[in-house]
Amino acid sequence: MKLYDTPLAPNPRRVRWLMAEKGIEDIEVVSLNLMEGQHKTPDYLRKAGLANVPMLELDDGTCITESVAICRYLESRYPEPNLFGRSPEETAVIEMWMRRGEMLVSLPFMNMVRHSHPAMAALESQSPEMAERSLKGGLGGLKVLDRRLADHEWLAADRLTIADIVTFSGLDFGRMVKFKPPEDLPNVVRWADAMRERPAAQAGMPKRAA
Ligand SMILES: N[C@@H](CCC(=O)N[C@@H](CS)C(=O)NCC(=O)O)C(=O)O
Repeated sequence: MKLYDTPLAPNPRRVRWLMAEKGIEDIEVVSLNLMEGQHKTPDYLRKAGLANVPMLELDDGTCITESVAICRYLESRYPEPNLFGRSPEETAVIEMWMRRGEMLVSLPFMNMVRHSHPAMAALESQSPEMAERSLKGGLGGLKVLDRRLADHEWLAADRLTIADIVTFSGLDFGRMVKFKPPEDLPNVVRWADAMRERPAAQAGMPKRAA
């Protein structure tokens, strides 16, 4: 199997994070330079259908895009530790918080960075108004999260799940424009610190200088 990704980007980071939590080391990682358009070559587009990373290419030639679809596939191949739920009830609640986290937090913060970071101008037709609206929306989403995290250590279950990974990967992309979760949302701050402290948080990030 081959995973096509790029360092720093939040969607591929979800897959790299899940791989690190599960100790998956037998997938070749092919790093593409988006700024050089390596995800827009005819060969890549033919396989992926869209100029996006991540993409997982299986040994039989099947190509899977969409970070959560890739994560779900890897969960069935490498079931432990469980990140998608062990019972119908748990699976549904994890799905619920994953979708809320994606729509209310992850997407707004990713859009905020895409529309405001100078380097992203290579990939996005930027609009300051869109950046501002995304930040406002994302902050509203963080309030929802803060209420949930007031009496839950993790978003969806009594352990880290894909809901935490999907939500945090978008939120943490905000660091590109120096965004930090506001101190008046103490439960989000505590949860974000716990996420950042996990060894898997380094997966998909540029290597630190020794
Ligand atoms: N919904 C997709 C989104 C994938 C996506 O937008 N990937 C970004 C990197 S985080 C990308 O490839 N951007 C390329 C571009 O904007 O040209 C997923 O979850 O995988």
